[in-house]
Amino acid sequence: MASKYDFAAIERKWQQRWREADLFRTPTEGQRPKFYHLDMFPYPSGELHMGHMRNYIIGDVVARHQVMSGCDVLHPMGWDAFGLPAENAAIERAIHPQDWTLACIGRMREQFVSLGISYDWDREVNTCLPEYYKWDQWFFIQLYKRGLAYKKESPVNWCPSCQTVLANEQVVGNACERCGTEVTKRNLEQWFFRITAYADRLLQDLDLLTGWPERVLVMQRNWIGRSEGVTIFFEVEGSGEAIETFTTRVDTLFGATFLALAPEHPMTAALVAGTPQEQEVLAFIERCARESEIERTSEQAPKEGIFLGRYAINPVNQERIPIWTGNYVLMAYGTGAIMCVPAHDERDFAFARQHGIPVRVVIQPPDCQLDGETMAEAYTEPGVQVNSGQFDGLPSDKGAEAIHRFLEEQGKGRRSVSYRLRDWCISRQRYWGTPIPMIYCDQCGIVPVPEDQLPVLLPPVVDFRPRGVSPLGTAEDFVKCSCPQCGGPAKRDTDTMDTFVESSWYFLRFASPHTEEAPFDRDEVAHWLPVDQYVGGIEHATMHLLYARFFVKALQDMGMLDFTEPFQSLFTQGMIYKDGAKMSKSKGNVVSPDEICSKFGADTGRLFILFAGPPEQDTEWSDEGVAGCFRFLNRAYRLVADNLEACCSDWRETLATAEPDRVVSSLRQRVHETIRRVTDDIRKRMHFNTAVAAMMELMNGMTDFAQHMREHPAPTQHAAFSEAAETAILLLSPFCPHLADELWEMTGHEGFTCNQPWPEFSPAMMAKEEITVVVQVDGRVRDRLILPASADTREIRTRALTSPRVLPFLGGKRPKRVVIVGKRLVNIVS
Ligand code: ANZ
Ligand code: ZN
Repeated sequence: MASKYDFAAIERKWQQRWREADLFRTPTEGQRPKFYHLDMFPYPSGELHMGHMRNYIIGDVVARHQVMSGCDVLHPMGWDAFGLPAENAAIERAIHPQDWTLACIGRMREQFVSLGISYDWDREVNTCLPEYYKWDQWFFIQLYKRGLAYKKESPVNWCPSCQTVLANEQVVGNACERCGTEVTKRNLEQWFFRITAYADRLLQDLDLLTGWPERVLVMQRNWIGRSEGVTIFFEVEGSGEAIETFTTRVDTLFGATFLALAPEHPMTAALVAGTPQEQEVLAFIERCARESEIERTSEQAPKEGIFLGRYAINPVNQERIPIWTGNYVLMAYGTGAIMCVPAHDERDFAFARQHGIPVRVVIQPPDCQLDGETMAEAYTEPGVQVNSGQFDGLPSDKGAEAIHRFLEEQGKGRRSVSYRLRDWCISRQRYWGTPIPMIYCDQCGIVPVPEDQLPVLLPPVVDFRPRGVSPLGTAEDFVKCSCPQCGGPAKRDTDTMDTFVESSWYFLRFASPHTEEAPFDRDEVAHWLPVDQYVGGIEHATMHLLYARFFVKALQDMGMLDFTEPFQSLFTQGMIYKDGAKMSKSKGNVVSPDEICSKFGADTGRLFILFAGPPEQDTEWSDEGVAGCFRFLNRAYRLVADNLEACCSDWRETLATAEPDRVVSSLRQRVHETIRRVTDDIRKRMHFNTAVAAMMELMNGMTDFAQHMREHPAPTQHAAFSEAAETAILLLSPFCPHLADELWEMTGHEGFTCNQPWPEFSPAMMAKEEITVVVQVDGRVRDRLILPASADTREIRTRALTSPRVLPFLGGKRPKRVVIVGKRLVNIVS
């Protein structure tokens, strides 16, 4: 046996043994409780980076811990292999995206293996293979049959550089999320998934997601953006027609001094047809259509518009109100037309001042008198109704109710709900994606490809550079086909699907990845789903996590699933920074997982990532931190190697009958406290950093004990040390599995640590007495720690510095000073 911690040899050896034993194969007997742990699968970019590493190591700890805790664990991995990144990378290197993608996958799979991550590779899923995307197409057709997939011409976000349509979610501050180019608008025939049909359920069921971070719930809520209001009908003077407007402030109806139609609103052009303004208005419509919604609605954007020369009648008082068109009115929200109340809405106010429209106050604040002529900004808070006829004097909430009732009675309004959420545009004019399984026939119109003819294979087109039309259009053999209905000549759809379609159901495929006759085996899905724990990046808070929820609900309605929510618990890990900045190639501050593995070993890398800070927070990379973790593992190795005789002694019987002395009791207490802390930290909080701290403290205690044991050798001493070592090795197993298995073998055990039961603490063994330690940061109390009376200053210090209540006040920096007063108070100077 080596006397030194030879991590390279150890990691090679155990990775091979695990492979030979097929250790990570998912158990299928189903006798133990199931646990489905899922990490968000990566784009096969070719390199695992630190963000991946954190994600997947966190996942591995949870999965391994669950195995040891007695669960049948499903812990799969796959590849989100279609999409722009692969296509762009392939274009840059002038190779086929498929070759590029498969090569990347090969490299990344090796990286996963060398990190010791416990994936069941037999269940690997690769979305760019026909056996997978066939089912994208099948789902598409099912959605189509139920009216949940439809085609319409619509203005879409267009990136002139990527030459493709972008989903709203892929537009960040009016720029393309990928390349930063300014996004423009284009009218195209596009396929949409009717996610809006599920808006209410997507919103309501958020309440079921008790295991989700609050901020993700908030982001989803805002994204869906449900608004309750009233639709009011304004008759157009001299025509039988009415304009429908959506408002959340019906209480302000008497203050409406103009109406505004979205430029794209069908009535805009209609109202000016044949009038002198017509040309000007048409030009305005054109111009607005080219601008994005974000530009048009931004607060700074000039409020442009044109008076259409017509009037509408206010249903509460028959007042004539001028009708305008305004750039800040969006066609896609509410009804595409609004009543404008400059005194109480900021955008209406800006518009009115710019165009000389009167401002009429109808809601008076409690503390002052507003004057429409002089006010400098809109008053948007509640107040008391004024200038509102019979409703004067009512508080505005009561006023809203009364005016709403009045409108209902007159048949001029009804309660209505609007959502920010839009239908999901899934057509992409790019090559590397799932072909849309639709056929266009002059006789029969749109005809789905018959299900027994799926998959529609992605043709190996040679020239897939983007040029604004789908590259598939250049593959004549692909485009030309015969109509499945009439047999006549027909054409295929040449667009491909948004890659978010693939990731909307991959978690179902993992339950039965080899099923050929269906997208998934229902029994297997019923057994494994929902996912018990999902781990991934916060960047997926809206798109992926909303789409996947939508898919599950739609499939539930098709009778294919019997659950409503795919992910029971969600954990979003923070980012890892270096030198205060996000790691990126351009900044040259990238640390690659490979580099750490070859210098210090995977176990050190894993330990550092887990120890570096609370996993949901952003953390700074630290070379010293890595070196510290490496030293810790070296010391752990030597502590066992130097005390092998003790470690190999069978402690259970000895300790059951022995009369322990004080030193032995105190070590045993510490062992059991450590079990409790590590278990709680993993299970309840996912605070791996404090779990690692607890293990480090245990090792310190064992080091002192070993010294004592050498001076007073006795069977009880050996037994106590052996218990501590065995426990420590098992606790270490999910974190540093290679070293744990090596030490396990060195101490005379057989098999693998991850097949051992997770250590249980005995409450009887724990310190009876507890102390309360107050933690102050810069003189203010931030936490009260409950610690065992046996805690020493080192332990008190680490617990204080790693407390989740204290950490936010340290700003990620090392504190200037830490003073421990007795065992009562920790004073931190930040
Ligand atoms: C009159 C009014 C008076 C309004 C007032 C606000 C304040 P949320 O809460 O986001 O749903 N609105 C409605 N449809 C619109 C569209 N297509 N484009 C631009 N603006 C639109 O906002 C609802 C409010 O946004 C509506 O209530 C409407 O202006 C405006 F003192 O109506 B309000
Ligand atoms: Zn036909």
